[in-house]
Amino acid sequence: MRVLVLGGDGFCGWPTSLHLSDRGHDVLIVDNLSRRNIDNELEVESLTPISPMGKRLAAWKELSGREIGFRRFDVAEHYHRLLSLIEEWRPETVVHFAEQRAAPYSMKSSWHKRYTVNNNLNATNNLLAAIVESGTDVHVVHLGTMGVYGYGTAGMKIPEGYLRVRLETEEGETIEQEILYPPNPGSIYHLTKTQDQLFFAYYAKNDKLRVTDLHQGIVWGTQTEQTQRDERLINRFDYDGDYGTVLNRFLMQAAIKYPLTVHGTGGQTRAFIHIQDTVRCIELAMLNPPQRGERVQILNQMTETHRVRDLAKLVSEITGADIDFVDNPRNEDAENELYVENRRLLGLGLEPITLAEGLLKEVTEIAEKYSDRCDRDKIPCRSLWKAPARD
Ligand code: NAD
Ligand code: USQ
Repeated sequence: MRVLVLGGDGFCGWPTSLHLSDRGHDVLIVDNLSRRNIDNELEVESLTPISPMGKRLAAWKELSGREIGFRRFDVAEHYHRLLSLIEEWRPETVVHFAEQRAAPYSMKSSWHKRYTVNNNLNATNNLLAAIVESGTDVHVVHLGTMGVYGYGTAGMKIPEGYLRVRLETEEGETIEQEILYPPNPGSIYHLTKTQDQLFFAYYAKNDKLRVTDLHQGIVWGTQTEQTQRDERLINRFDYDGDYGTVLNRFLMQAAIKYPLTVHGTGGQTRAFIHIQDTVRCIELAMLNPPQRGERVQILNQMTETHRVRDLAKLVSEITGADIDFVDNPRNEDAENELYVENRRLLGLGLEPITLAEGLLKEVTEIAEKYSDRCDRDKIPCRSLWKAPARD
C-alpha cells in the first residue's frame, strides 16, 4: 500500500514509518521538523541521540534495502504542497500524526495555546480539504487521544467513540441513538483533538471521506523491532517537564536517582500502550478501513490502565527509586477510575506487550544507557494550568 505519513519524524511517526516500510508498504514522510525546533526553544534534547532525517533514511536504506521518501513542509501552512503531493503520489492511506502533542506545552502561555490550536486544527482541516479537492479515495488514519473522553466514566466502560443514548420524544416514545461520546478535554492540546473529531464527522458525512480515528492512551517505551537495529535509527525519548510522558519520565528519573515526580496524590488513572503496539495497531487500522459513506471508525488504542502512584510504586520496586509527591501543576481530578473498551483492536489481532514484560528492559537498555545525556534542570513540570493572578 502507498502510505503518506504526516509527522513521520516524531516519536510515534518514525517507528511507524519503519514498521510499515519493513512490512512492504511504500512510505513517504512529510514533516516540518517543528518538534526538533521545539527542542531548541525549550533547550532540551531527546534522551536518546536521534539522528538527522537524512541520516535516518540513509541508514534504513542501507540496512533494509528499502527507500522511504521525505518532504519537509508545514501541513498546517502549505496547503498546495499537500494537495499536489496527494494528487501526484496518490497515497491509499494517510497516517496523520502532524500535530503539537504535549498538553503542558499547550498550556505554557497564550502564544503556546494559539500555536497549538492553529497548528493542529489547520493541519487536520488542510488534509481533509486536500483529499476532497484531489478527488481521491484516501483512507485517513488519525492519531487521536483517550483524553477526548475526559477520564471519568460514571462506572461504565468508555465505549469506542460512540455512546448509545435513549431519548424520549414529545409523543412519549423512546428512541435510541448513537452519538459521539461527549468531549471533555483537560488541556488546550486535548481540546484540539476533540475539535478534530468534529472535522472527521463532518467530512465523513458531507464528502464521504473514509476516516479512522485512533483514540490512543499514553505511549511508553522507546524502541521497536526496527528502530533497535542500528543506533542511527533510534527513536526519540522525551523526559523533560513539557514533552516527557509520565511512565518514560519515571523510568529515566529512576535511572539517574531522581525521586519520581508524582503529581498530587497520584490518584489519576490513565490508559497506556507500548510503542511497539502503537505501530502494529496503525497497520491493523490501515488494513481494515471503513467503507465509503460509513461514519468515522473510532478505535480505543490502549492496552492497560494504571494509577500514576501505582506506576511510581512499580518503578520504585524494580529500581529502588524514591518517590516524591509534588504539587500538581495541572487542573485535573485528584482521583479517577478509568474503564476502557478496547475490543476492536484486540479483535483485529493485537497481542499487547504488558508493562510487566517491558519495564526492566526499558530501564536498563535506554534510561540507564543514555542517562548522562539528561539535564536535571529540565525535569520539573513548570507549565501551570492556572496562570498566577495578575496584580
Ligand atoms: P511528536 O511531537 O513526537 O511527533 C509529531 C511530529 O509531527 C513531529 O515530528 C513534528 O515535527 C510533526 N509536525 C507537527 N506539526 C506539523 C505540521 N504542521 N506540519 C508537518 N509536520 C508537523 O508526537 P508523537 O508523540 O509522535 O505523537 C504523534 C501523534 O500521536 C500526535 O497527534 C499525538 O496527539 C498522538 N498521541 C501521542 C501519544 C504519546 O504518548 N506520545 C499518545 C496519544 C496520542
Ligand atoms: N504526571 C505525574 N508526574 C509527572 C508527569 C505526569 O504525576 O512527572 C501525571 C499528569 O499530571 C497526568 C498523568 O501523569 O495526570 C499523565 O500525564 P502525561 O504527561 O504522561 O500525559 P498527557 O499529558 O495526558 O499526554 C500524553 C501525550 C498526549 C496524549 C495523551 C494520551 O503527551 O499526546 O494524547 O498522553 S491520554 O493521557 O490518554 O489523554
